[in-house]
Amino acid sequence: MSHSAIGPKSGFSTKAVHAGQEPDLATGAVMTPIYQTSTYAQEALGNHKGFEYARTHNLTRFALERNLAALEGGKHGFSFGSGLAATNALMQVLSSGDHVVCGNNTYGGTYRLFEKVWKRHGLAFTFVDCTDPAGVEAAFTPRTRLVWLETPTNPLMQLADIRDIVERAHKKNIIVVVDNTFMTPYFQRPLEMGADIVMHSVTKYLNGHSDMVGGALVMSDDGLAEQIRFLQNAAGAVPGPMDCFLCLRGTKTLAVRMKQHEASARELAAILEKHPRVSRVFYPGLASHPQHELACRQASGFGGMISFIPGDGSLAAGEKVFNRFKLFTRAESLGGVESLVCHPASMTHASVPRESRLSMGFEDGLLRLSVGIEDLDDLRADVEQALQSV
Ligand code: P1T
Repeated sequence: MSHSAIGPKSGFSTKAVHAGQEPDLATGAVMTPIYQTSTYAQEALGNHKGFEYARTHNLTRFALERNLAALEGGKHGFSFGSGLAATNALMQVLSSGDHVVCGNNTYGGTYRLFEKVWKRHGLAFTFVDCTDPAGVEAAFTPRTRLVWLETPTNPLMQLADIRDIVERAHKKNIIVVVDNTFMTPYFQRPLEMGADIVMHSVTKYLNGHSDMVGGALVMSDDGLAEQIRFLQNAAGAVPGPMDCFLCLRGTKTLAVRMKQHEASARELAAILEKHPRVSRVFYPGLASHPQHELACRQASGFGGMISFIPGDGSLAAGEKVFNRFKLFTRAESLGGVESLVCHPASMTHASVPRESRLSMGFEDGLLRLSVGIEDLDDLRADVEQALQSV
């Protein structure tokens, strides 16, 4: 298999398995080697093979970056030591005085990075309800440089209309970034809808096995790519080669995993919705989701993440159900083959003020499920028995 057999017209799974990778030139190794080295020997002064130092050049990382770019339909991919490191590198493109419009429900760590770090360095942020494109536009100021969308949002599963917001932002030369962690390029490809940059926590579905932490940015614009290439090297938040290898191994099975995550999530969401001990379910695949029609229009599936409110929504009700799960592991993170249950208010979103959470319907007892690929009967039984506690 050589690079030339894989192109933009290849199918998603074919790209996932092969794009960016070819048998090792030295040995023919089919799997991309882990180039576990920090530096490269030089023949003589100024005479080297194009590889000088591993912060700048690493072939395992390059293979992952080409693979992720191909999956998102972008020209350039860059990987980082975590999702937040990728977001942080992107913020470094901006200058003091610039303004960012961001969804009011994003991963808590993204909110914390913006609010507690970048604000101190002179960036201004307006947090808005991104389900309303006109409201996003109304927040634009003459200094707005970037719109940050997470869709669906973590953990409320709200959607932003990517095409509509891109159209409004591009009229004012504002960059649109989409955190595509929950959907993955298997279900949603923001660059094809006009977004400028896709961001990922590759820790999640792209790796898929909960055994590394990483991040990525993908884009097609050469000018933006040059800035990110410079910052990736100049600020240095690169991932190690072993982690790149693990993620590359993960993306090969992305399509088959996502199909299974989604098939089981759809079943569980339907069960939760009918359950007398559940007061609300957040899953874009349910016809009752307020943006179900948009979900069908801009993505080819609904993913494997479900949030729900057990009982009366109180912390006590959430805690009881959370503590009763047996097969779902109580843990932060998501997107691995194993099912996880999370209590966002005290775990992933602890840095979001309570009033701001409550104003969005993000109640104290809300629980979030990352539906894994175990047998559905076992997952169903675990959800049923955990709910007996309220
Ligand atoms: O954890 P890290 O790889 O740095 O990625 C941060 C991040 C960015 N965007 C989204 C949508 C995310 O969900 C995350 C990380 N989220 C969790 C750890 C979590 O349990 O929600």
